Amino acid sequence: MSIESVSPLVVLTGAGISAESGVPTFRGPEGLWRNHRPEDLASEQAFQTDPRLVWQFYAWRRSLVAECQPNLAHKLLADIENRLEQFCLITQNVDGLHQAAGSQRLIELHGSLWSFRCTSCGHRWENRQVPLPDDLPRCPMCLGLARPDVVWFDEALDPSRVQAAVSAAESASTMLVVGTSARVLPAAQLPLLAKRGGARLIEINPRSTPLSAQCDEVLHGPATKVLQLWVERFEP
Ligand code: BV8
Ligand code: ZN
Repeated sequence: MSIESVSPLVVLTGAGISAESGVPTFRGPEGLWRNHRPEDLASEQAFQTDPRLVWQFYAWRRSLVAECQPNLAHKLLADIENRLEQFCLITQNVDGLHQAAGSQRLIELHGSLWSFRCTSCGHRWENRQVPLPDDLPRCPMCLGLARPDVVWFDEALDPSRVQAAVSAAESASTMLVVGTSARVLPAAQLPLLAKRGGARLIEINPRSTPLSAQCDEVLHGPATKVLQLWVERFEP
């Protein structure tokens, strides 16, 4: 079978695809930091209350992710992208491992650990410094307080990214949903939009999720192993 048979292919990934690279998932047992749950720190409220603590949390995640490499699953998605005209990778992850694996047609729905944004003038810039110095990062344009350029809970997602993700999902013939607990909205609605548009839904996850019942195929197992088997269905 030709891989063109699944085109346009859209892939939605979550923290699970980076698990085998050593990046803790959000809701797995290893997801805690100094006994804080990420949900308690990934918020505007937490940042207002204690920007230093929130920056320590993000600095810790950056240092951890900087030691991690893209795994086979990230690389297979980058390969598939090169074989298809119509392909889009939508990720909820902020770790940057898809880009590191070579993915280009990528939508980072929730932003990136490697991008900062000024809370005063809105200026955005990339920062790859690891470790981050202790003092609070400042804007190079206005010296305003910088924040991680990620989407916190109860914050709106970037409308242009949402629009791009929605149109990709609606025109998909196949959507792979890899390594997400399918709990966070609005990302978790994308597979349902794809299905409504006639797409075949395939879930890759060691465990069932609230999305599993809606999927045409549920492939239980780690992303590296299952994606490799899925790609082998197609002629090279
Ligand atoms: C918004 C960036 C509105 C930050 C993140 C009540 C009910 C329903 C919804 C809500 C509610 N109350 C509030 C909401 C909305 C809320 C939401 O969905 N909350 C959930 C938790 C209930 N959503 C929001 O707040 C969003 N904004 O709605 O704004 C609005 C509109 C206009 C104006 C103002 C406001 C913003 C959501 C974005 C939050 N930011 N991250 C940061 O990272 O620091 S979300 C965070 O969760 C990460 O991005 C993560 O990617 C994402 C989703 O989690 P998963 O990726 O699925 O990871 P998880 O750990 O959950 O699961 C891992 C999976 O991998 C598991 O299934 C596991 O089995 C699997 N796995 C493990 N190992 C492997 C594997 N799979 C494959 N291979 C393996 N080896
Ligand atoms: Zn500024």
